[in-house]
Parts: sequence; C-alpha cells; structure tokens
Amino acid sequence: MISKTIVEALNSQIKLEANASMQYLSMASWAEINGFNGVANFFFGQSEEERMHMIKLVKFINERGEKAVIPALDKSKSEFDSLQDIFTTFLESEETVTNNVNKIVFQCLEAKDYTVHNFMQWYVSEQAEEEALARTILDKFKIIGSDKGGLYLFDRDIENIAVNKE
Ligand code: OFO
Repeated sequence: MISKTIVEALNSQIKLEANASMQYLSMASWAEINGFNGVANFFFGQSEEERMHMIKLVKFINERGEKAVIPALDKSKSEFDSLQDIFTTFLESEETVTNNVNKIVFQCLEAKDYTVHNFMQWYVSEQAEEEALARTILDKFKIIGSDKGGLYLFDRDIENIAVNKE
C-alpha cells in the first residue's frame, strides 16, 4: 500500500517523463528537417528512453495495486534557434525531471516508504548520467560556436555518443 501523497508524486513523474519524451521527439524532428541527422538520431533515441522511463513508472504503480494516471501532456517547444538552443533545452528538461525525482525521494523518506525510495534510486542515477551528458555536449558548443565545419563534425560525432550509450 502506497500513501496517496506518494502515488500522486509518482503520477507527477509519469507526466514529466512523457513530456520529456515528446519534447525530445520534437527536437529530433527539428534536427531531421534541418539536416542534422546525427542529432536527430540522438533525440529519437532519447525520446524512446524517456518513454521507457514513463512505462516503468506506470507498471510499478499498477503492480503495487494503485492506479497509474496517463496524463494530458504539455505542448512541446518546436522552434529552435540553433543546435545549441536544442541542447540547452535538453539540459533544462533534465534539470526539471531531476528536481521532481529529488522531491519524490524526499517525500518517500518523510513517509518512511523505503520500497518506493528504493525504486526511485534508479531514476536518481539515470538523471545524474543524463545531466552529465547534456553538460558535456553543451561544453562542446563553447568550442564550436556557430562554425559550420564544427557543427558538421559535431553532428557526425554525436552519433557515436548515441551508439556508446546503448
Ligand atoms: Fe527520464 O531520464 Fe531524464 O528525463
């Protein structure tokens, strides 16, 4: 039995993962249209991952005898100024998700719900990895700036980052 507060908190996390999945799909589509196929593949992959994170929560809630709520989603951002803008949005999105994960972990401790606390540790690690990835990529833009050759090479190299992640 999970407390009502914790069920609501977990359901809020479903919405954030779903929002992130759609946001990354929107970014993948923008990159594809603008000729950055490497970045497009990267975000198609990220979008799938976020969907998987969402489903993991849905199953966990339902398997514990509670009810997962499949939410209406926020409208994703679909216009971007540049690749740097895309990856800034990526980091901001991950930070939003991390804040909610941390909030839930705190609520679990308050409620002495160590089972959900344990389940949420997977999300804590995942968020640390994804924020680090977003920051590493954004650091590269400090070197590249808007140099076209640099952006071309970046788009080629990010496919390797995407492959290495799997
Ligand atoms: Fe769901 O892993 Fe980041 O947001």
